[in-house]
Amino acid sequence: IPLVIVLVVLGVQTCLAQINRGSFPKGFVFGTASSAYQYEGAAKEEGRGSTVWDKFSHSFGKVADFSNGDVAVNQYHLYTGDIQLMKDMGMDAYRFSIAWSRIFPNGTGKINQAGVDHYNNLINALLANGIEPYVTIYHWDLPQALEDKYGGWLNPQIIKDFAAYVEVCFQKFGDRVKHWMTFNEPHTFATQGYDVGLQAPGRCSILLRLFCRAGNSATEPYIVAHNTLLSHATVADIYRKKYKARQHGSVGVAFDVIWYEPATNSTEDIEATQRAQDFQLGWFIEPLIFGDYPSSMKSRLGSRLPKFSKDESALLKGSLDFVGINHYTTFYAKHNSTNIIGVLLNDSLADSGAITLPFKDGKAIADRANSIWLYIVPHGIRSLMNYIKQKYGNPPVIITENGMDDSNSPFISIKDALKDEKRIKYHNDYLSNLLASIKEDGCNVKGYFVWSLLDNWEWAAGYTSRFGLYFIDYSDNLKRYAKDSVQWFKNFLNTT
Ligand code: PSG
Repeated sequence: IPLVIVLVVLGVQTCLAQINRGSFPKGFVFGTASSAYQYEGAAKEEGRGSTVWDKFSHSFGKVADFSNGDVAVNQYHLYTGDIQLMKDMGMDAYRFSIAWSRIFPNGTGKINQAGVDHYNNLINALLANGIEPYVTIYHWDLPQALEDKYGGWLNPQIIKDFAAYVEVCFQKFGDRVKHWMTFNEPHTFATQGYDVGLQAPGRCSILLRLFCRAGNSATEPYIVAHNTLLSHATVADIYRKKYKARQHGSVGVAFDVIWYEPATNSTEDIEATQRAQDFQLGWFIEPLIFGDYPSSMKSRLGSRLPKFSKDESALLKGSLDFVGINHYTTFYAKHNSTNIIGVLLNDSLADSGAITLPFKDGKAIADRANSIWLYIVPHGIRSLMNYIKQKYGNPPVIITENGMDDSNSPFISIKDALKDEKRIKYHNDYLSNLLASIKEDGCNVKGYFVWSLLDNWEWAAGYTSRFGLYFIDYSDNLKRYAKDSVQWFKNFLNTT
């Protein structure tokens, strides 16, 4: 075959494979995502109150590199420059969270005007640069005062304090903020914070309470989830009754969802895969869509699962305007026939009767990023979009997070750390699958946010993990450097 023909065929193929903004529906939103405690720093400035994450990160041994978010990447002071970075790339939107303890340092009471001013400035600067704010109201940083006063999310009292805080957000920022996410990953904070104790407030009862001072891993995650769901429904109702007519915004939740594939095609494993999804996404989304928990949860948990009254159920049902999805990875699921771990730990993670793992028969599901849970399985996002479409009536979905991390190695030069072809491939492949779910399968996906704009403070992993499109030099004033993925996104976003 003549070489020219081979080259032409190859050229056409790469042309066909090339995706860009123009491949997506008109109005599809591209952005980057962040959260207050991971980005802001300025932990003791301008009246900010302490949070459960301040306390947790300052407790010995809770964070891999013994770091904390006191300074983080200092976006509290550097936001103007960071907005230019977003603008340079051609991003349409920025997802960030408001720190409750900057608005109410003690969770309730008197408003801290400096905190309100800060978010007004940030929002105005974004809009002045053509970037739309997407605001997370709660990204895990509960004011410590409420934890001390009544146990935070364990106590239904939190619902009215949360509602008071959220109403201030609607009142002060709702003229300009049109997309609200009440919660980031309620499933993660309920399980990590109250079952395994690896995140704030660090409660658990597993392993003879060796690692936690207090907690009950078999009940508290469900109580926390219950109060969180009622908090969402309460403020979504307030928004619809008092603000929506004037502000025309929408209110959703950002759910963390691992896609699960049955480890084998046995009925047992297929059923276990469904239960695993019920206990992850279903636990939170079904009350908000259907007004109650999945039946598999009710039957397996009995009295450990709190119940909704008729009125509560009516309030919950239909309270999501859009479904936010934080999606990174895919695992296998299989039936847990022995439940040895469940008996040993007596915690919520064993309740689904499914074992979820990123490998089977000793073989990994795919190549991995730096985080031990982050396996790169691009087609998982397409399956997940189709699952949501089929099970929940094709609601509007926004991918509120997707991304991968590299390790923070002292042995890699900055120059080499900026060469992130693996990240480029990750986004290219996940976006291609997302596009197929929209174009070929008819899934109702409206936007896509990269986690994350910058390298940042990654919770219990501290600064050991780098999720950014921009590299941060932690030893030189937190200077920002574009990784190669920035140029890739620039090309992607400016081609139509
Ligand atoms: C939690 C669970 C998974 C992925 C991400 C998160 N999972 O099991 O696939 S946490 C989530 C969070 C943000 C983090 C980011 C990266 O919202 O604050 O920095 O993802 O871990």
